[in-house]
Amino acid sequence: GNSERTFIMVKPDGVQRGIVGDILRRFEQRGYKLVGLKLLQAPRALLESHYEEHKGKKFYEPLLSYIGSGPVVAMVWEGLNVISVGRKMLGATDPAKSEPGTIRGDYAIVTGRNIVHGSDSEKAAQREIDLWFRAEELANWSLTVNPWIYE
Ligand code: YYY
Ligand code: MG
Repeated sequence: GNSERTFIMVKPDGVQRGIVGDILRRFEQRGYKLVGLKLLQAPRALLESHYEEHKGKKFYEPLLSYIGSGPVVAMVWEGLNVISVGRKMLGATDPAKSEPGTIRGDYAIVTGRNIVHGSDSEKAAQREIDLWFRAEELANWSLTVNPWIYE
């Protein structure tokens, strides 16, 4: 709850399909504050750590190979309840169950090409932000329209 930060990542399929701008726009337009943003091709060790909870599962190797296959856009967004609201904006893990209007519900068909990642808890968000960004890569700034977004 409250003002918090989440880690959102456009996966290589989202980059290839030209959806980076739309995903940025959705979070910007909602009123969240962008505090970190970069494009990188993730090394295997980073992905092993990022997806450590899934190690040993059937989809683990295909997942690491997919996410490592091209550049991703890593971002950190800040705002009230951004972790849970961000997950809603992404839609369900399986795009077949994602509502239209969500990112996955608008752009994806199968779980193994579901366009975006978003942290699922405060603990995961902190861990993922620390994993993908150095402290100096996160900007300290205030969104001057905040009084028009929050009461
Ligand atoms: O957090 P979220 O990305 O929505 O789902 P997770 O259950 O953490 O799985 C991470 C990632 O793994 C998912 O976005 C796609 C892939 N995956 C898969 O390919 N097949 C599955 N049965 C489950 C997950
Ligand atoms: Mg997850």
